[in-house]
Amino acid sequence: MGQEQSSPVDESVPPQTLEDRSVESVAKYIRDGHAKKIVVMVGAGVSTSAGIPDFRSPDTGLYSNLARLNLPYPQAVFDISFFRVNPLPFYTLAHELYPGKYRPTISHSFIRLLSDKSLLLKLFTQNIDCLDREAGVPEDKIVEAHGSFALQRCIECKTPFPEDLMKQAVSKRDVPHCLTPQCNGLVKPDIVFFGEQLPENFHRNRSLPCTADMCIVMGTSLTVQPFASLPSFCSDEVPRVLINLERVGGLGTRADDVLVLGDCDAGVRKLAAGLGCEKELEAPVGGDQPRAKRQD
Ligand code: CNA
Repeated sequence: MGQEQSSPVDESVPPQTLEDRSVESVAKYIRDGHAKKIVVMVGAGVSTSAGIPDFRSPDTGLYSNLARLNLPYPQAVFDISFFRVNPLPFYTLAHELYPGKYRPTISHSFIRLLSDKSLLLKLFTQNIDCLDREAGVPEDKIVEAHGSFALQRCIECKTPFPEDLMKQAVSKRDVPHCLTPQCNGLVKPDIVFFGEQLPENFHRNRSLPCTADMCIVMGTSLTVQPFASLPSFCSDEVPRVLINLERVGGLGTRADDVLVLGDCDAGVRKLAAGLGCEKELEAPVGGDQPRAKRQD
């Protein structure tokens, strides 16, 4: 396993595995059957074109737009100690982010396509929006490293809370409480807050990238640990492709790292074109509903 350096690989150093460090070469490598166990690692950037802001982009990111919630600091909205005292800001945000309001993006469809073609080893996502599930990525292929809105429970006695009541509460911006007699604890979706353990599913799968034959990282600043370390678990000779607005996390330091800097939907469209599956990529998700459009 290679030591990450901070400066990009010297362009005059030839790649070991790929023909060159281009999207076309990555597509050819897949077409030739060399990549059959692809790990995909994503963050908020794959959902921004759906209308869900990321955290850290200046001006448009969630953290720079949380002032209206009167938080002591932006991250407090996902802080378990703060939630115990004041859960309202989180439920205000949950009202905006709750699954069902947004449609999957082209980037989500690309991941589903990899799965349909039996090329997806695992999707590691930091997102809580469930758009990968909605795009049709099978549940057993997804590791929601920071949890999601899919389930919810009492933060005290851990009793699961019914989904229909959760939906009602979120739509009315109410704070739901545990139904267990004598408990009445606060209910929270199974999203990992600061100060909470990552899900067991993450720990069970975190060494899987060691066995991958390709890694695609998209739409993440790779700043949150331990998720941020996942790409470094891939073997040195394994191509790692970064499709992101900016260079992040030491990607670009190995001989077979490929940087596709720009919008991730545009990046996966290029890759799909190289794979000859552009039409499949653009196929509607879940019937004829428009893609990536907010359903108010
Ligand atoms: P982040 O730290 O906000 O970084 C996002 C990254 O994506 C940045 O590097 C951006 O430059 C890049 N980016 C933004 N838009 C695009 C685009 N269209 N194309 C390509 N790149 C783009 O978000 P991370 O996911 O890295 O941080 C981890 C946090 C964010 C997790 O704990 C998540 O729960 C949390 N989050 C999730 C969602 C969601 O579920 N959709 C939304 C906001 C935050």
